[in-house]
Amino acid sequence: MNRLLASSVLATLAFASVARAENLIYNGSFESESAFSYGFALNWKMNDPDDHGDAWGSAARENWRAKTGEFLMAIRGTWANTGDFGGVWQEAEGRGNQSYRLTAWCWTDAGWTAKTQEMKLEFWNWDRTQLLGSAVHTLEDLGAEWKQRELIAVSPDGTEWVRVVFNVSGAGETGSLQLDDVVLEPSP
Ligand SMILES: [Ca+2]
Repeated sequence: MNRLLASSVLATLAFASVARAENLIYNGSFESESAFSYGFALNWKMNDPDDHGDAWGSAARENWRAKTGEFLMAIRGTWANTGDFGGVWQEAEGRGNQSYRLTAWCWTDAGWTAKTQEMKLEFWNWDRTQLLGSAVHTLEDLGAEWKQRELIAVSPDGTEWVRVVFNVSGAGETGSLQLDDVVLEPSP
Protein backbone atom coordinates (compact mmCIF):
# COMPACT_ATOMS: atom_id res chain seq x y z
CA MET A 1 0.00 0.00 0.00
CA ASN A 2 2.77 2.39 0.98
CA ARG A 3 4.68 1.38 -2.07
CA LEU A 4 1.68 2.04 -4.28
CA LEU A 5 1.19 5.44 -2.69
CA ALA A 6 4.84 6.30 -3.17
CA SER A 7 4.78 5.42 -6.86
CA SER A 8 1.64 7.49 -7.28
CA VAL A 9 3.32 10.48 -5.68
CA LEU A 10 6.35 10.03 -7.88
CA ALA A 11 4.19 9.82 -10.98
CA THR A 12 2.42 13.02 -9.97
CA LEU A 13 5.71 14.81 -9.43
CA ALA A 14 7.00 13.63 -12.79
CA PHE A 15 3.86 14.83 -14.52
CA ALA A 16 4.06 18.23 -12.80
CA SER A 17 7.65 18.56 -13.92
CA VAL A 18 6.76 17.78 -17.53
CA ALA A 19 3.78 20.15 -17.43
CA ARG A 20 5.96 23.02 -16.25
CA ALA A 21 8.36 22.57 -19.12
CA GLU A 22 5.67 22.47 -21.80
CA ASN A 23 5.98 24.98 -24.60
CA LEU A 24 2.87 25.20 -26.75
CA ILE A 25 4.86 26.88 -29.52
CA TYR A 26 6.80 24.79 -32.03
CA ASN A 27 10.26 25.85 -33.10
CA GLY A 28 10.29 28.75 -30.64
CA SER A 29 14.04 29.11 -31.11
CA PHE A 30 13.69 29.28 -34.92
CA GLU A 31 16.34 26.60 -35.39
CA SER A 32 14.30 24.53 -37.88
CA GLU A 33 14.30 25.91 -41.38
CA SER A 34 11.16 26.11 -43.51
CA ALA A 35 10.99 23.80 -46.49
CA PHE A 36 10.20 26.90 -48.54
CA SER A 37 13.24 29.00 -47.76
CA TYR A 38 16.22 29.47 -45.48
CA GLY A 39 14.68 32.85 -44.61
CA PHE A 40 11.57 31.32 -43.06
CA ALA A 41 11.22 29.12 -39.99
CA LEU A 42 9.24 25.90 -39.82
CA ASN A 43 5.88 26.42 -38.06
CA TRP A 44 6.23 30.18 -38.59
CA LYS A 45 5.28 30.09 -42.31
CA MET A 46 1.84 29.43 -43.81
CA ASN A 47 1.36 25.83 -45.01
CA ASP A 48 4.65 24.68 -43.56
CA PRO A 49 3.60 22.32 -42.21
CA ASP A 50 0.07 23.61 -41.49
CA ASP A 51 -1.99 26.81 -41.46
CA HIS A 52 -1.24 27.70 -37.84
CA GLY A 53 1.63 30.10 -38.40
CA ASP A 54 2.97 32.68 -40.82
CA ALA A 55 5.48 35.44 -41.47
CA TRP A 56 4.95 38.66 -43.36
CA GLY A 57 6.73 41.79 -44.52
CA SER A 58 10.31 42.21 -43.44
CA ALA A 59 10.50 39.17 -41.12
CA ALA A 60 13.43 36.86 -41.85
CA ARG A 61 15.12 33.95 -40.11
CA GLU A 62 18.79 34.88 -39.63
CA ASN A 63 21.92 33.25 -38.21
CA TRP A 64 23.13 36.31 -36.32
CA ARG A 65 23.56 36.44 -32.55
CA ALA A 66 21.00 33.93 -31.41
CA LYS A 67 20.10 33.72 -27.75
CA THR A 68 19.91 29.95 -28.11
CA GLY A 69 21.21 27.83 -30.95
CA GLU A 70 22.24 29.54 -34.18
CA PHE A 71 19.09 31.20 -35.52
CA LEU A 72 16.66 33.95 -34.58
CA MET A 73 13.78 35.80 -36.19
CA ALA A 74 14.54 39.35 -37.33
CA ILE A 75 12.01 41.99 -38.28
CA ARG A 76 14.16 44.26 -40.34
CA GLY A 77 14.41 47.95 -41.20
CA THR A 78 13.84 49.35 -44.68
CA TRP A 79 17.46 48.55 -45.60
CA ALA A 80 16.18 45.04 -46.40
CA ASN A 81 13.93 46.43 -49.17
CA THR A 82 10.92 44.53 -47.87
CA GLY A 83 8.93 47.52 -46.58
CA ASP A 84 8.72 49.16 -43.15
CA PHE A 85 6.55 46.53 -41.46
CA GLY A 86 6.63 42.83 -40.67
CA GLY A 87 6.04 40.12 -38.17
CA VAL A 88 5.40 36.48 -37.39
CA TRP A 89 2.62 34.56 -35.69
CA GLN A 90 1.87 31.04 -34.54
CA GLU A 91 -1.10 29.59 -32.72
CA ALA A 92 -1.67 26.62 -30.43
CA GLU A 93 -4.77 24.77 -29.34
CA GLY A 94 -6.09 26.20 -26.12
CA ARG A 95 -9.17 26.64 -23.99
CA GLY A 96 -11.21 29.33 -22.27
CA ASN A 97 -10.67 30.69 -18.77
CA GLN A 98 -7.02 29.71 -18.75
CA SER A 99 -4.14 32.03 -17.97
CA TYR A 100 -1.44 31.97 -20.65
CA ARG A 101 2.10 33.27 -20.35
CA LEU A 102 4.08 34.38 -23.39
CA THR A 103 7.77 35.12 -23.09
CA ALA A 104 10.35 36.03 -25.70
CA TRP A 105 13.92 37.26 -25.75
CA CYS A 106 14.44 40.47 -27.71
CA TRP A 107 17.38 42.40 -29.12
CA THR A 108 17.43 45.66 -31.09
CA ASP A 109 20.36 47.08 -32.98
CA ALA A 110 21.64 50.58 -32.30
CA GLY A 111 19.77 52.95 -34.59
CA TRP A 112 16.70 50.72 -34.86
CA THR A 113 13.41 52.58 -34.63
CA ALA A 114 9.78 51.55 -35.14
CA LYS A 115 6.54 53.39 -34.55
CA THR A 116 4.95 50.15 -33.36
CA GLN A 117 6.66 47.04 -31.99
CA GLU A 118 4.66 44.69 -29.88
CA MET A 119 3.93 41.12 -28.90
CA LYS A 120 0.35 39.99 -28.58
CA LEU A 121 -1.80 37.15 -27.39
CA GLU A 122 -4.96 36.64 -29.44
CA PHE A 123 -7.75 34.27 -28.48
CA TRP A 124 -9.72 32.75 -31.35
CA ASN A 125 -12.70 30.44 -31.72
CA TRP A 126 -12.38 26.95 -33.24
CA ASP A 127 -12.54 27.90 -36.94
CA ARG A 128 -10.66 31.12 -36.24
CA THR A 129 -13.38 33.35 -37.64
CA GLN A 130 -13.86 35.26 -34.38
CA LEU A 131 -11.25 37.11 -32.38
CA LEU A 132 -12.63 36.72 -28.87
CA GLY A 133 -10.05 38.81 -27.08
CA SER A 134 -6.45 39.95 -27.11
CA ALA A 135 -3.69 41.39 -24.98
CA VAL A 136 -0.76 43.52 -26.11
CA HIS A 137 2.67 44.14 -24.67
CA THR A 138 4.56 47.05 -26.25
CA LEU A 139 8.22 46.18 -26.67
CA GLU A 140 10.11 49.03 -24.99
CA ASP A 141 13.54 49.75 -23.52
CA LEU A 142 15.26 47.24 -25.76
CA GLY A 143 18.84 47.50 -26.94
CA ALA A 144 21.89 45.62 -28.12
CA GLU A 145 21.63 42.90 -25.49
CA TRP A 146 19.16 40.09 -24.95
CA LYS A 147 16.20 41.04 -22.75
CA GLN A 148 13.24 38.82 -21.92
CA ARG A 149 9.73 40.22 -22.22
CA GLU A 150 6.55 38.69 -20.77
CA LEU A 151 2.83 38.94 -21.39
CA ILE A 152 0.19 37.13 -19.32
CA ALA A 153 -3.50 37.06 -20.19
CA VAL A 154 -6.57 34.98 -19.41
CA SER A 155 -8.44 33.49 -22.35
CA PRO A 156 -12.13 34.35 -22.80
CA ASP A 157 -14.91 31.75 -22.90
CA GLY A 158 -14.97 29.86 -26.17
CA THR A 159 -11.24 30.10 -26.83
CA GLU A 160 -9.95 27.18 -28.90
CA TRP A 161 -6.78 28.73 -30.32
CA VAL A 162 -4.20 30.90 -28.63
CA ARG A 163 -2.21 32.95 -31.13
CA VAL A 164 1.16 34.56 -30.49
CA VAL A 165 1.90 37.61 -32.66
CA PHE A 166 5.02 39.74 -33.06
CA ASN A 167 4.21 42.89 -35.00
CA VAL A 168 6.27 45.83 -36.24
CA SER A 169 5.20 48.81 -38.31
CA GLY A 170 6.78 52.12 -39.14
CA ALA A 171 10.31 50.74 -39.00
CA GLY A 172 13.24 53.02 -39.79
CA GLU A 173 16.08 52.37 -42.18
CA THR A 174 18.61 50.82 -39.80
CA GLY A 175 18.89 47.57 -37.90
CA SER A 176 16.20 45.17 -36.81
CA LEU A 177 14.19 43.77 -33.93
CA GLN A 178 15.41 40.24 -33.20
CA LEU A 179 13.50 37.51 -31.40
CA ASP A 180 14.50 34.15 -29.94
CA ASP A 181 13.24 31.54 -27.49
CA VAL A 182 9.53 32.20 -27.75
CA VAL A 183 7.61 30.28 -25.10
CA LEU A 184 3.86 30.03 -24.65
CA GLU A 185 2.63 28.06 -21.66
CA PRO A 186 -0.38 27.80 -19.43
CA SER A 187 0.36 29.72 -16.26
CA PRO A 188 -1.07 28.85 -12.86
CA1 LIG B 1 17.46 30.27 -31.69
